[in-house]
Amino acid sequence: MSHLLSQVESPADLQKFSDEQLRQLAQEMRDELVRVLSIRPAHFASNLGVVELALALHLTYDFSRDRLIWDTGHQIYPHKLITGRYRQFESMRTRNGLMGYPNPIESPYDLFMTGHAGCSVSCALGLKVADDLRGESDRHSVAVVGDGALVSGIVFEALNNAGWLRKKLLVILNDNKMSICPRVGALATYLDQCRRSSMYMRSKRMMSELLPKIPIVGGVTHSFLEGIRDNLKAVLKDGMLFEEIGFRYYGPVNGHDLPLLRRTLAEVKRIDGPVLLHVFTEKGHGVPQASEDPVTFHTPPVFEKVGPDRSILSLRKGGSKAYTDAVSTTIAQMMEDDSRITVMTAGMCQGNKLEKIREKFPTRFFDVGICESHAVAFAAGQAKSGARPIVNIYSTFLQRSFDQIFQEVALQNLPVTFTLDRSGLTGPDGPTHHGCFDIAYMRVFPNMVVMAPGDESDVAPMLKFALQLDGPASMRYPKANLEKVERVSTPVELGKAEIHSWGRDGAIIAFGRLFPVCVKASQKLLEEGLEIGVINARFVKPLDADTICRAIRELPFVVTVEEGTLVGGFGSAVLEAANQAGLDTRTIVRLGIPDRFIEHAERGELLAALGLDVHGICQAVRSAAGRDELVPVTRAS
Ligand SMILES: Cc1ncc(C[n+]2csc(CCOP(=O)(O)OP(=O)(O)O)c2C)c(N)n1
Repeated sequence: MSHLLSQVESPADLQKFSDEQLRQLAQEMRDELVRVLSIRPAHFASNLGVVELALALHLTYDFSRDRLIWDTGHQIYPHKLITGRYRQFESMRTRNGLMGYPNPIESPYDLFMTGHAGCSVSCALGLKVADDLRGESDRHSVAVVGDGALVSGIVFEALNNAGWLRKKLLVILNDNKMSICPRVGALATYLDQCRRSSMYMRSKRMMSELLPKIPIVGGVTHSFLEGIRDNLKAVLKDGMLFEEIGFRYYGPVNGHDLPLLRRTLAEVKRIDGPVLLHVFTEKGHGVPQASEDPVTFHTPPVFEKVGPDRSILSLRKGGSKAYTDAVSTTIAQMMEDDSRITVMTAGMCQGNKLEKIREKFPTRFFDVGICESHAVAFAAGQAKSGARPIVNIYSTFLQRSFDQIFQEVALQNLPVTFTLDRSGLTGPDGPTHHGCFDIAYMRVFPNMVVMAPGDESDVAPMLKFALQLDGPASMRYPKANLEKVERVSTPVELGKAEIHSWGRDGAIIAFGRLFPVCVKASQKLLEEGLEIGVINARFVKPLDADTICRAIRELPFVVTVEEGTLVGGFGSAVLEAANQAGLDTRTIVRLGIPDRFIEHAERGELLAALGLDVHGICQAVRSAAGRDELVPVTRAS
């Protein structure tokens, strides 16, 4: 039996395969997913679930001309395997290798670089409208959206618009009953109801076949039959939500039955106007452990061994405690003591390690689904009524709620605490997931207190401090193992930095988790005869202008270090404070993330490349001290 996947250079090659060969190809694609993802942790179960869907789509449409958007983009791997990237597949998520999300630089079959949920229907509709305007209305536009992503507000905004515009648009609802965790919300119940009876399927088919054939006598017969069809639907509630807003609803169809999928897609391809095709798939399909435990296998760690039937024999468990653990443990402790504390997550209960809180405090824990903007406004409402809500969202996803942070929280000066997980560089996920911008976007708002723990010792006191404030506060922390600087830690006080050490030759001022790295750099520099102090800034807003300006005034130079964009970040705040104090800002060197999108790679590789490791920080200090001609990559002033 020859290997078929290696013969697929482009989707056109799929056409030559028989049904039997396509079945074999689907097996080979799953084998390749298992082989590569066993050594490279990545989105696993979601990709196993859409193998047949990807094949059916590429067999029915010509996406070298037609438009295809996979919502979120984390389930793009089967699509990558059949759009000319099979040979590079092993490089997945490694530096200079394939990205784990759609990437237009890799392939014309990927239209948008995405990793945030909810944008597919809007983008597909936009493509369709512009294609039509250019006189290319023969181009089809398809969005594939999961039942987890479906609940994002933006999807509903797009469905509302599409139903009104009546453009020819296909939205495929990939319903596997799961987000990362089991799906939540009223819509989940609704989708369950859409698991229609075969009786209704037969009735509907009969009705639509019958209706056009029956002559309309004064409109009576037609409207009578339409009435029956509508009543039947109303009773069974099947797809009505979508039909009511202008979509033709089809399905549900079995998303692993390739011939059926192909027949259905061929049918809906002919229909004018917006269509919603409801497809049932199984997350983790084809790998028993993954389909039984899709939460663990959403993004499993490296797995050691795979049996011939694709059974996974052991998963490598991580040992070290991460910042995420420290934050969730502290939140749980505080919830024991203060019944006003509530917790919001936007579909990331597992990523934020909130499962124990979900179990222990079911009435004060809210997984709102992938609805970050709602989570923030929802928290604002709670704060107004006396609760002390904590919004626990990844830095990058909280960008979806910028305006709610502004209006519903900051403008009202409400005591909402934001805990921003995955701040800074997140590693192999790449530019869609790096949390580079939160220092800049949080510090622009009046009333907001913006903090970052310098190390493990800061986490609990800082969080407790935030919960005592009368207004909003944010605390960022990284996707990293906990580190501790041995010291007698000073209490967390509003707008107060911690002077770890003072040195006559200069100072490094660290904001956030690079503090321990800066301490190591100062120890190394001491061996070279440079006495460099280290300040743990803790706050960017309010900034400890007294301490920082003293360092700028008294020392030959200061180097600011942050794992965030240099545009408007911590270093910018230091420059502003120095300028306000009338100080010479030429002695301030800023290290951080430069003004470009950062590629995917291991976090350590990225930090080193950006000069944010011990070596890079030492280089920057030597350069500022006139000890070295080498200037690090990210030196910005
Ligand atoms: C705005 C945003 N919030 C959160 C996430 C994290 N996330 C990635 S995939 C996913 C679940 C998506 O569920 P669904 O759309 O049903 O796809 P499935 O994995 O079930 O195939 C979540 C919450 C994200 N990518 N974007």
